[in-house]
Amino acid sequence: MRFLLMLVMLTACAAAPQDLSGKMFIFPQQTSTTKVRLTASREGFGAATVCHRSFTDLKRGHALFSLATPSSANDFLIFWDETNKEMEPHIKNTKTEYKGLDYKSNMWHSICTTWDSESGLVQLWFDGQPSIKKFASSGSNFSGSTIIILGQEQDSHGGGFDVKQSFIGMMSDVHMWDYTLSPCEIQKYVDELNFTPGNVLNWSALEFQITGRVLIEDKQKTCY
Ligand SMILES: [Ca+2]
Repeated sequence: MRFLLMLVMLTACAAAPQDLSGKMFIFPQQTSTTKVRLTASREGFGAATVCHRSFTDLKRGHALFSLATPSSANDFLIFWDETNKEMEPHIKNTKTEYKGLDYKSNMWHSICTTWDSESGLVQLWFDGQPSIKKFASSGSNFSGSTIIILGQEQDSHGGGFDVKQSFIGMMSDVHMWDYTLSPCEIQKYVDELNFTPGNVLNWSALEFQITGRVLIEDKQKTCY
């Protein structure tokens, strides 16, 4: 009974949302298992914005954000393709390609991606610069249970990881909304001003589960 109670308490602790404001996840080594699974607070929507900041020195392809549903492993995936030097938002298994970005190593980049099922259009905001809109997929919402993972790229619902697509580096300020953010809201996110936090994923009230060696540290920028 006592053991059971402890188990229940441990589970409750793991599920409690945490305020990660001013903090970052550190992915310090290359494995095919290390990951952070994020819990979405709603499912089945037909539009999305995902914003995050990342810092890496990887010189190979890597996943920055991987959302899978039972019917599509790349339902919302942000992938850097090193061979073709392009950022690739995948929506419902359809890839769009953005070339000519200054995706430098060893510095923070903020990336926001918007999509809505009505128009089917994707737009990438790279360090605050809007891309052109490209067509990905229209007419259907995300459906079924979503599994959102940082650190690995899902080839199946919750699995199918490839060590050569894993993320090593730092990740912060991950938010997801079930609508497309206005340019003004995106600019506020990029400039780290007050913005409306994500209603699907909120970095300041984040439910997540870490597997393997992922550390949480302050994302300190200046000395006082
Ligand atoms: Ca893969």
